[in-house]
Amino acid sequence: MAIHAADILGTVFRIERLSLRLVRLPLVAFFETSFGRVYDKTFILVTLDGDGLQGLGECVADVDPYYSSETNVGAWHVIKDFLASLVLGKTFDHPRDLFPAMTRVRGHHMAKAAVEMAAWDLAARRQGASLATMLGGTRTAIASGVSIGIQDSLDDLAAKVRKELDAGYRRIKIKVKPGWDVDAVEMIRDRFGSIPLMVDANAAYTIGAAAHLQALDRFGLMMIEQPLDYDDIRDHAALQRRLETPICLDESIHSVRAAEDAIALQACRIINIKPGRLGGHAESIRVHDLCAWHGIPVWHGGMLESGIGRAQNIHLASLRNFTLPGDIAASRRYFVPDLIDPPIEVSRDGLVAVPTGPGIGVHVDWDRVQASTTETYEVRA
Ligand code: OSB
Ligand code: MG
Repeated sequence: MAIHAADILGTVFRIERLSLRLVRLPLVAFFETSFGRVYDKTFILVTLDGDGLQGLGECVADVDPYYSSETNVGAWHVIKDFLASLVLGKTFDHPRDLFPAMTRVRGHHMAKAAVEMAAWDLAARRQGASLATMLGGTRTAIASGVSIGIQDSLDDLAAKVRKELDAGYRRIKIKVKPGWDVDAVEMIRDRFGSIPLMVDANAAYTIGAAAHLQALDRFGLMMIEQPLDYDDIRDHAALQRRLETPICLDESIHSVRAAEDAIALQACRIINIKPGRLGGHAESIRVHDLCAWHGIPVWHGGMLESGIGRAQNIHLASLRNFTLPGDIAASRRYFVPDLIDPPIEVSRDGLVAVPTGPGIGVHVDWDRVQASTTETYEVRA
C-alpha cells in the first residue's frame, strides 16, 4: 500500500457521519443593526465524525436573508441534500480540500463553511494539534473589540460605551444608519475623547450620501465598515476617493475574487474576514494572505456566534495579518450561559487567549446544546 505524505503528517481523515442541530439561544440583550433588532440567535450546529473523533462547525446563516442571502432553512437544505454526499465516506488529505470538494454547489458559503470548519476541527484533533497551529496562527492571544448595536437613545449608547471601555475592550464599533450616525459619533468623541472608534453601516447608505458621510471625516474614525450596498464594489471605490476615513468591506467580500476586485479597484483600505461569509477557513486564509501581500490590514468579524463558532474564530484570528482588534468578544456579552464551559473570557487589557487543546480546544456542554436544540438530522456514510 502506498504511503502518502499526508499519512506521515497525520492529517488524513475520513468523514463517517454528519449531523445537524438547529439551536436557538436567547441573547443577553437585543442587538440592532440597520436591518433590524434581534432578541435571539438561531443557528445550525454541524458535527462531523470520523476515526472516533468529532469536529464542530457553527453555521452563521440567520433566520432571515438580511445580512446575506443565506438562511438557516436554506443552509439546512443545502447541507443535507447536496453537501453531505460530497464529503461523507470520503478520505481527505487535508481540510483545505473540503471547499474544492464542494465547488459543484455554487455559492452557499455559510453552509459550506460550517461543514469545512467542522472538518478543520476534526483534522486538528486527529493530529492532536490546536486548530490555530493547523491554520498557521502565530498569536497566543488576540485583541478584542466590541460591536455596539443601535440604541434607543444617545444616553443608552453612552452607557454601553462606558461599560465596554471599563471591561477593557480595545476598540469600540457602533452600528450606524441614516438618522443614527454623525450625532452618535459626535457624542462619543465629546464624552470619551480619542478612543479607538469605528462605525458599521451594514450597507445602509447609497453613493448619494457621500457628502453626508464626509461629515464623519473630522472624527478620526479607524474606519467606516460597509457603508454601501452588499455587492457594490464600484461605488465603494468612488466613495473611498471622496473620504479620508478608510473604508472597510464586510458584506462585499464574499469570496477571494471579490477581495481581489476590491483591492484592485481601491474600494477599501481594510478588510473584515468572516470565515462563514467566505466559505470557511481555507478561503479566509487566502484572503488573509492576499491582503498581507497588498498591505491591507484585516480583522476578524463576528456574527453573534455561540462559544463554539467563537472558538473557531479565535483560532483563525491568531494569524499574522489580523493586526486590528476584531469583533470577537466575551461570551457574557451574548449568551449566559454559553454552550461552552468555561465561556470565552476577555482579560482586563482586552485580550482573548487562543485555546491550546486539540481542535477548537473548548469544552462543549452537551446538556445545554441538547436543551437548546429544536431540530436534528443525521446521516452516515
Ligand atoms: O456586520 O459585523 C456585522 C452581527 C451580525 C451580523 C453582522 C454583523 C454583526 C456584528 C456583531 O457587528 C459582531 C459580533 O459581536 O459578533
Ligand atoms: Mg459588518
